[in-house]
Amino acid sequence: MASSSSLLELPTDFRGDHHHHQLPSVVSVQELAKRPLTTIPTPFVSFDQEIPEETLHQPYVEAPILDLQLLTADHETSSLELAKLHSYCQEWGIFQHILIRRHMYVQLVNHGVDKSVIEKLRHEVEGFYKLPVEEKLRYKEQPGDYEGYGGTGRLKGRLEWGDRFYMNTNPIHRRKPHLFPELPSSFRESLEVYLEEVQKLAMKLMGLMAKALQTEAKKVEEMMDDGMQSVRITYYPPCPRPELVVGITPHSDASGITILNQVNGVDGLKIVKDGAWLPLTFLPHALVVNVGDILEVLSNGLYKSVEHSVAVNSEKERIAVGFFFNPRFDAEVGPATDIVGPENPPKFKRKGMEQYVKDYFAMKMEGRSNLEHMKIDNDGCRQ
Ligand SMILES: O=C(O)CCC(=O)C(=O)O
Repeated sequence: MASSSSLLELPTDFRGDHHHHQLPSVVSVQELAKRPLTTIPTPFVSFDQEIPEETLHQPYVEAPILDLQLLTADHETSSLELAKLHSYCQEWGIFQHILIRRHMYVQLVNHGVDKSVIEKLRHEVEGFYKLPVEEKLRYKEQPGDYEGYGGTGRLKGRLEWGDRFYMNTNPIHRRKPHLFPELPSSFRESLEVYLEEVQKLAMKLMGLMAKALQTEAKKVEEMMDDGMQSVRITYYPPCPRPELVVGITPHSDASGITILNQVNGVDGLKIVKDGAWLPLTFLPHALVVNVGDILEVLSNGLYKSVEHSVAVNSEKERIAVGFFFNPRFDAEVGPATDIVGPENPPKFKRKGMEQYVKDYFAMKMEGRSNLEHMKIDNDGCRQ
């Protein structure tokens, strides 16, 4: 039987010391975790302790809930719910909305994100991760690329306890031919249906957020129309020493908004709220929405792009699908021009979306560093 280290591809100069940023790439954490591990391989061990250990034992708090049926109800009710949306985006940067009652969705997305769409996706994603590793490696992330299966190449310090599959899914002509089009057909079809539904949902939410921000919704919708869409499907295997590893490095999403689907209902997401880590729990079948960096920039800092991370556990695997909703590549990322003015001077730079994406992927994923680079005061750069 191969040793656990054979599942790591060590660069020739890897010294196993945590200050050394040349990390091995992992072939599959899922395969590694199937072994009876007596110790956690060094590259996974988090020495930084950026998430204090005591938060591992903190009780999970229910994420705020937003009722989308109320948001689209009569004027008085929807105004109240819109005020809630506005305050969640400022104070939490995250909320969940429920899709337990199907009719709620019909109102939201015309032909409805059906529970069966979510269930089918779960079935397919679970099926994908059950495939032999050789099958999954057909989609392996290539050196210098950030799309594909595997890959923790953009990190410093240590590896994450999870396998992931990241893909750009829109515009369609930007889909990598060896990824989405080559997925097993039932997986591809169910993902396509799911993406169509969450895309509509995200557009609806973005319009409501624009309304709450008192910026022209039409302009925001135009900016997001046929925009960059991507998806990350992550499998976090159980870990015998969960306190030593992180499922995903603390980061904020570069997106406009992210819609997260905790596919198999296992909790693990933690967010930074009021300067402290807070583990969150979600209702079954809820979709979780979080504010990304682009929305924080668009709102000129009023909405908070939430820093988050994932804790793994020793018993259950966790599977999550993150959907990233972004502007079109020819749009400009920057504070909404009708929000800023002498009373509210711009806090962020403006950048074409194409450049924004390029710059983001050239960086190491870490905390809110992407947003820091967009800040005007950070390097004295003014528009
Ligand atoms: O697994 C999760 O819940 C979050 C994943 C995440 O943060 C990401 O894919 O960017």
